[in-house]
Amino acid sequence: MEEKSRVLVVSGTGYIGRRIVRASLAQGHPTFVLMRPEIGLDVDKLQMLLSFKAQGARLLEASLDDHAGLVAAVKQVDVVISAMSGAHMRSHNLLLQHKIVEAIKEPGNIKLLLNTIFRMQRFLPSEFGMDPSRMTHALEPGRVTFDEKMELRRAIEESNIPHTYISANCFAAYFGPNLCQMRTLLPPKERVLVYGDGNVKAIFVDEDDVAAYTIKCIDDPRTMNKTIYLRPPDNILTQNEVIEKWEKLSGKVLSEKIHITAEEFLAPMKDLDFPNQVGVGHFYHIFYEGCLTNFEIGDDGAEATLLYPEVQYTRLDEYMKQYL
Ligand code: GFR
Repeated sequence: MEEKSRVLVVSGTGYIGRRIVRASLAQGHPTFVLMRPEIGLDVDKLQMLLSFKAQGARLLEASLDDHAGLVAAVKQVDVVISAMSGAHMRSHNLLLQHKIVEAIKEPGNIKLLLNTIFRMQRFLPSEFGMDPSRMTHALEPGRVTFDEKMELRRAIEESNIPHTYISANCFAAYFGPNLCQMRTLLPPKERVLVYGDGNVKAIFVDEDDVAAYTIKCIDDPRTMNKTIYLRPPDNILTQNEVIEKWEKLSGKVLSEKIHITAEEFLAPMKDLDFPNQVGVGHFYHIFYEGCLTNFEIGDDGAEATLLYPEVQYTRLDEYMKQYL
């Protein structure tokens, strides 16, 4: 049997990164996780890394600022997956990924000089949300997320680095159980804000499924240099449908459904802190503009559930049961 590709995960202790490490191990890939000295005294991250090692992953020590260390790590694998968090978590964190691009480019030179067999065959940068190439019109300050992702795409493509971009739409935990409300992750008990008429289609994906589809893509020629959109059919839902699902599950009808216009939703933005200004912009594009579902996938893309029908993805109502 052909050896499974060797995978290096950067930010493997993060919200989606930890799931990608687990999916890589579960799908039988020799899995490497970057252990960065920057974790310092974050004992939870360290213990998560040690648990990955106990499950068979190998920890590779290097800071993103240590070019030689990063080159040495990249040379050991076939695929590099970055799962770094976006602007709303820390400003300009995504730009650290340019150091990964520099490291991936470097061994190419070594190969010319020493004819080294260089393994790196694909880079998956940290995308996992809206397709940034379709967000050139995005509102400030949330547009920073998309501008930084596009800057990295340009660096990748200018360096002819083989790649796959994963557009995973809405992580279920941030948008589903809270019935698409901001500033909470829990279901409302009485009152729910409905965006416009509540009939704009969004797409909700269980984070473990995001990871499973991501790992399915890495060796597939059909995903080479393409954007892969995750559009699980049963999870393409309007906010009204999400609310209905919750009311059916909980057996309770929410007493107050308050419809707010786009203008009313955007008005308070200037008074909010940065992460919530970013969030308001993203929520606006998703639930008023319908940016996740208002386009057809082109020839430079493919849809994950059609590529991998064997993946039994989690339906949103199943996902919401844990919140009852
Ligand atoms: C759906 O695609 C994206 C979603 C994307 O490309 C980039 C960012 C997002 C999310 C973020 C999740 O990390 O949009 C908003 C943000 C999460 C967030 C949720 C921010 C502020 C909030 O008040 C919030 O309430 C649940």
